[in-house]
Amino acid sequence: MRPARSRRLAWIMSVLCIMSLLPATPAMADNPIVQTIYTADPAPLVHNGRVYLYTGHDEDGSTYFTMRDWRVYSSTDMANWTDHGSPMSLATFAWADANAWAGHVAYRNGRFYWYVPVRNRRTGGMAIGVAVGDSPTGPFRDALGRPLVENNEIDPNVLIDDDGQAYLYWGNPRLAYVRLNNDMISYSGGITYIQLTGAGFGTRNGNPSRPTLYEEGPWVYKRNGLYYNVFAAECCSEFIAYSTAPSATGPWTYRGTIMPRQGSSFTNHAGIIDYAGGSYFFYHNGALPGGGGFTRSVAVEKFTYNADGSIPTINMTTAGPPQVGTLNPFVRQEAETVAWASGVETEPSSEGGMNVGYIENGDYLKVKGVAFGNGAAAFTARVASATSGGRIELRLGSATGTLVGTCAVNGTGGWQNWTTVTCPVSGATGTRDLYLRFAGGGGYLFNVNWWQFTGSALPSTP
Ligand SMILES: [Ca+2]
Ligand SMILES: [Ca+2]
Repeated sequence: MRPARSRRLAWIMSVLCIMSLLPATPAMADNPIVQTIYTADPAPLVHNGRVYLYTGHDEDGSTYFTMRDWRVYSSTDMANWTDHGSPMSLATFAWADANAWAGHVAYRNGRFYWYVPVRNRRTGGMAIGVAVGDSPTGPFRDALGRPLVENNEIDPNVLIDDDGQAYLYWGNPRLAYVRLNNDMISYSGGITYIQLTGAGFGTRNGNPSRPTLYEEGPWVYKRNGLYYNVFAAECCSEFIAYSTAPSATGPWTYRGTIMPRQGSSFTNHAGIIDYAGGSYFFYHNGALPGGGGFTRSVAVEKFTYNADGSIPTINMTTAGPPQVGTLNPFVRQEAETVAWASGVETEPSSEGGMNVGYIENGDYLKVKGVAFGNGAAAFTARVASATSGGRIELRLGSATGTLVGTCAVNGTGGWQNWTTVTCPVSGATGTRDLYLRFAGGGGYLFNVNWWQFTGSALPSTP
């Protein structure tokens, strides 16, 4: 038996699968980034040539910000994202009892520091905790066993300035910072509250307790000598705006809107990186089926700074950014590395990392921009099945596209009893979107941990 869990999202994704067959749905949609769960509050980090995306996790069917763990995804091409599961949850912080909300990860001296707001079970108020890990995908452990800082406000964000001084910013409704020490888990001096003025953060009308547009979610960074503070503005619903300054401590000048109110979530939350020569804006909306203000999804757009360093208006799309390069099918690829997943879920694998599971007839995975080159001769997959299995159809271009191979999967005696299956492949050449379409009888068919193609045995013709 599979462990009991909510089938709601799987049902939703089945509906989405049906919807995807309708001509009105864009065929190339890669936003939102994650389709297997609801995600929120993106915090991207570039490390060693890879983009790590840290998110929150809206529980299925939430009617509040019901969030219990955080998630990690990564990509090298901004189109296919690997699911690294949940290396941190409320249980990481013994002093926290609820509200695993918007965090931020900073890297320093070989370690990853994950700053998060959680509810302090002792005070009942929101506090900022910090966890530390030796890898970008964890595991993470509570660095202090108590809050780092606590003023019943949220949304931590860290900037490490060029002189080595690190700042922790956070706040809703105020905007605060402390100067972190080199250990990144303590600070010197007290909390400084940035004066919120119309010149600095835009003027909000009709709300005397919040006189500026600043609402929450500061994303502070430095680029080409200019300091940026990108924030969620004027709830509700929120838009994304920004201010700039000549130093990490201001003075800030309001620079206007980046992302207008869009996307059927009454909050938004920004994260910005430069990667592989491009600039990327992460945000969230309610784009998945069943999505809304408490069932959000993280998405990303590529953009180009204006010559003066200002940020253009960025609109939400379903296409997402163009792929950076291609995906190599002749090395091991995780099944949980996808541009789009339909009908499936992910779970921790007994072999490490994650696997794709809850696979039923008609479910599929889209892997974008797979460079087959002169051709593939065979396909190998790591699979497990507690039932009688099914088959993996390898299709190009769409889930109903050209069939280039079919791999049979038999029962293995358990959902984590792994074996390797191989089948011949014909007609897979060039760079194509690969669809792993799953087929078989009723119920759950099998799990997939990873896959790999082998190249054609035939030498290319000169
Ligand atoms: Ca399914
Ligand atoms: Ca895997």
